[in-house]
Amino acid sequence: MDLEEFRTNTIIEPFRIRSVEAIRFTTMDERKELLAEAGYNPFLLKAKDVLIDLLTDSGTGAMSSGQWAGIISSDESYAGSSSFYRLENAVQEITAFKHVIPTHQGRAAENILFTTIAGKGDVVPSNTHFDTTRAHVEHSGAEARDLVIEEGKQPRNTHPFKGNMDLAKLEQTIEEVGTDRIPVIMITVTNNSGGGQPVSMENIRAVSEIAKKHDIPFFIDACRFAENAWFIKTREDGYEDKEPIEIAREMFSYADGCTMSAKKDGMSNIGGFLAMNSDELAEKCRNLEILTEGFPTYGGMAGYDMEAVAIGLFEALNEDYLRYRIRSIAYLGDKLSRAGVPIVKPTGGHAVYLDAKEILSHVPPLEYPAWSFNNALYRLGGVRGVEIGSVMFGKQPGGSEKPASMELVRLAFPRRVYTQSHVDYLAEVIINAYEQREQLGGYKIASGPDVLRHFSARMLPLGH
Ligand code: P71
Repeated sequence: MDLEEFRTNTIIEPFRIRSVEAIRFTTMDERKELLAEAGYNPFLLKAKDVLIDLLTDSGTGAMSSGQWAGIISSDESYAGSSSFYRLENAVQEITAFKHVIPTHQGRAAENILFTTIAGKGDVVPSNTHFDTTRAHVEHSGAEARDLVIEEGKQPRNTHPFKGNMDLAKLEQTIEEVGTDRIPVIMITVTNNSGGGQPVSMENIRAVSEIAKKHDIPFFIDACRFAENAWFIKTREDGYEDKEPIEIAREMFSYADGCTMSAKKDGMSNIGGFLAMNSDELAEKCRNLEILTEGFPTYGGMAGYDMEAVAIGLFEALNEDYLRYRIRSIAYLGDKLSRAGVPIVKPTGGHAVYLDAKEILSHVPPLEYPAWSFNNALYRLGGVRGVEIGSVMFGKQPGGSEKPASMELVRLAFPRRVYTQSHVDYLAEVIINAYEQREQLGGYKIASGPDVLRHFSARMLPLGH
């Protein structure tokens, strides 16, 4: 094999590591106790007690030397900071949206958008709303409706674009609800609640056409836009020779605006933005932004945060990075599949999702099987994932409980943080937990809030 062939067939981490952070080993007895002290809720564990932390890929990545260099030369002016203009330019180069409104993270952009445009009696359709998006839609009084294609709810279905919106259901929803009660149509790329699955360009284009026909604004929840662009490049006809940035531009060209958490494909530890073409909406959003986030040329971020995001957005679109990123997720997925562990297939862009409904088929959904399996991973190997199931999505606005469509344990990979041997270790822990699955029981919620309860609920293993 010559070097060129080796280069295209082999995927290695496309960076070297210049600064390291120690991780700490604990014993299983210690972890049992730590978990009980945390109310059996991994969100309440201390990070120092976690060996491999896959709770989220949000804000947990390693920044590059290029980003750190940008940080040093930031402009911390309150109004008109050069760092803001660098961010605005970067966002416009990728999205071409006319107005860029910085926010401290994604949910702040959601809060501003939905407070401004949605209200009681409205319906906001999406492929699938993620937790904070759903919560903000509901907080505004509107209903959040998930219209992902059926294949997107079947863990073993290998459709290449399981994040696609069901177009017939979207048309039906518009017919049933009426255009004046739909303030915006959203599409989340990639579809985080449904396995990190991508949305095809064809689907984005079709949703955009439906939105235009009915004169409804169309916004993209763009957190993982670069990963979605990579899936389009590698799975959709006609895009194989296009650069990720060209694909991203085309995705955004079909939308009227976007919300963005720069903690994901902004490759930064904090940050976000709201962007749009409408002058009228932008003015309303900026007015609310001043009330809640800060002046529109920093919006809750320091100048150095804006620098990190401006640089990170382009790093996320780098082909070597994206090839490594998607492959490193698939690498864990392949290992688990070979060992017979049921996962959501194909593997997603930022995470492997374990199918706990299948793994713990003896635990009913409202005894939270994914919560149980996630806790087993911590107890056995110091690994922290997150439940995406009926604890996160089961509570209905009226107060009743309804099982979520899937019971998943999401193992989200922070960007540029863990190496292949960490992943090999992870596979061992997961396979070990899988082998002990019959001994694992369910949980109940001991106490917690009604909204976004997974972040802070205290849980109890059943039988306690
Ligand atoms: C993720 C998160 C954040 C999170 C959620 C649950 C547990 C731990 C961490 C945030 C998203 C997202 C999408 C599609 C908007 C937000 C909000 N995701 N849309 O996946 O995935 O962004 O966190 O910056 O406010 O772990 P924000």
